Amino acid sequence: MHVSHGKRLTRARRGAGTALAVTALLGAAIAASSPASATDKAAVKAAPEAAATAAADCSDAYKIEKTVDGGTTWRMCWHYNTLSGLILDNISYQPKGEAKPIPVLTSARLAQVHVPYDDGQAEFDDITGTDFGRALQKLKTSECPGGTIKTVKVPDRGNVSGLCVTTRARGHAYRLNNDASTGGTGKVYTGQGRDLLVYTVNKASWYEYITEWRFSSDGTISSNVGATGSLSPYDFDGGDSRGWPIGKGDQAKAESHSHNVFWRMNFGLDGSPKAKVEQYDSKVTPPPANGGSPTTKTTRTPVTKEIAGDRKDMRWWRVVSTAGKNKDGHPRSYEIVPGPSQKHAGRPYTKHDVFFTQYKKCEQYASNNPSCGNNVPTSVDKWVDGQTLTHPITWVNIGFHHIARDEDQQPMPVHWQGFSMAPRDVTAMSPLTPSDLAAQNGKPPLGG
Ligand SMILES: [Cu+2]
Repeated sequence: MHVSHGKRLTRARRGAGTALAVTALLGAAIAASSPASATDKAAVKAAPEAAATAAADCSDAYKIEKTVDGGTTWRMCWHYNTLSGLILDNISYQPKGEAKPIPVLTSARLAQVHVPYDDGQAEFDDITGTDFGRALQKLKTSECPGGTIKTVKVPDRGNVSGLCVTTRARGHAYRLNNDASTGGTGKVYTGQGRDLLVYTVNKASWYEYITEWRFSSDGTISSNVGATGSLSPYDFDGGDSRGWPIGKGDQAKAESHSHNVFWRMNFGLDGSPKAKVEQYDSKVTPPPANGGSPTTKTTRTPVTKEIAGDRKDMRWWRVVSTAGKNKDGHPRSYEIVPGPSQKHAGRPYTKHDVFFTQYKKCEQYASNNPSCGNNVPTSVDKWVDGQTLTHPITWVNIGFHHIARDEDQQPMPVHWQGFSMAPRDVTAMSPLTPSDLAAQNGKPPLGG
């Protein structure tokens, strides 16, 4: 199996850092080869979806279960992949009062971190092209406050205490002062949220990426990647107006670059891979000339075939269950909520914010995908080729254009980029509704 890497210019940058450690582990056979061919070998070893399937029935060591505020229980399995690192499988949640867990995702994981430098002299795929997966970092106890650090069997490397499972306060989950004006008792209903957090730290050359998954009591799932570590010392040639001086005076111009992070989600709402995708657009019309208020019209567009989607004001997408409805008779769905993004227009796969593709086992990485074999395109944009969506795979791309600053040294403060998946009609009311408000489903009662 040969992987086409295209024309990738590689500076010396990747020769440093973790490459040495991995070289030692893999032995002399790979030692002499370039980072690119080491990646080829890693790709051969990785059997992404097969592993995901195998993990479906996970033993205790690979199980994560946590009841958070309001009595919501999150359950999932995890496994570890040589390239993309942490993969979460069979994610479900069970709000208090639900008879059984509600399946949400069959698998969720990083699908690429694409790093093009502004001068065009270097372009990296940090997931498939560096030691990302193998270079899982051992976490200190203090890095997982209040939690448990799980042991990860890293292929070709051995056991690493590198998966933190903990909880973290997120502030108010809700608040309602049900006072006389709303016909209430004067009681204040309020709750503080505490999320389940699952994270790893992977080193990619000079950078360290924190991959964080967050599960909230209200059913929201978020993933963020935090870039930290160190600026690459081999990329201080930004004297071509494509860098920023971070040394004294006009010295040490760190070359600007982007981090385009991709995620791949395989939804399994209500336990079924079959789902529909919908796009919503709202259009605001200015007030009529003769007075009145502006109006807004929202349009639902069924996405029946594969698409590459672009963000727009008042546009959003959701993945809709075909297998189950909530107690109000509404089909369950999850909305994709991208975080701030600086889209990089340089490659067909970075040009779009989301992709929905028909499931195909070998399509695992948004770019430089190693597993589909010869003559098959290696990036997600090419897989959008008109197939009907019956089992959609959701891809999210969040970009960050990194123009370095003095404060990026040293170590670089963590910069986050990510997105959320918000439940929409998964439960008939908020999973956190206090029991004495449970009857308020629909139009709230008028105050007396
Ligand atoms: Cu950066």
